[in-house]
Amino acid sequence: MLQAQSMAVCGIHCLNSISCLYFLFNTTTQSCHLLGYDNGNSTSLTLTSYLTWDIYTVAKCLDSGQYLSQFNKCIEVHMNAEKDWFEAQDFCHRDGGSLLTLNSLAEFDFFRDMFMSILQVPDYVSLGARRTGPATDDFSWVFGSNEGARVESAFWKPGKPDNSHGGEFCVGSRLVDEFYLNDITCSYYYGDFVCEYLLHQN
Ligand SMILES: [Ca+2]
Repeated sequence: MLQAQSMAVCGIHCLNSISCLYFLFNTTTQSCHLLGYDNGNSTSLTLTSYLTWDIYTVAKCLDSGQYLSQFNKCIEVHMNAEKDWFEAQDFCHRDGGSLLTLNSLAEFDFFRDMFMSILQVPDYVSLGARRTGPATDDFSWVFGSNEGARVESAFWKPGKPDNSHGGEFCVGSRLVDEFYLNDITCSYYYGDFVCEYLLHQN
């Protein structure tokens, strides 16, 4: 049993433990209990004593990827992948994730800074938003805490979305646009993508 000031910190304890697959967090007592395998035997629990606890999994983060506690998600960065938007989204979806979504200005700034430092011209990044209505600017996030919410106007490159080629139903970013979003043709082969995985509350 550990003390942790938040569910996210409890998750980090689990990530740092090779045998941890799930964790329980009690928001009232801020107690953290790691669950997993110990020498091949699953951790035994007296379940009734944990009825008021929430259970979370970080299994995906244990396999690979990085846990970002400030956004409460795991990410995997794929560079030079040569996948179009649907291929990249399918890839992430296989493990229960999605293309990266940006749910706050802080998160937009974080990934903008990250990509501005690692991308090389002419790299492109597919993002987890797509057209969901008939108007030129009807774009929504497809996953995450803001699933279904409209893409914030501050994230677009000035003058975008513009549907300039017609049929621009997907969303991506380019280094030359300083990571500000553009609506794009879904079959365009963007080189890079990021999968995100939530910490699922079971
Ligand atoms: Ca466009």
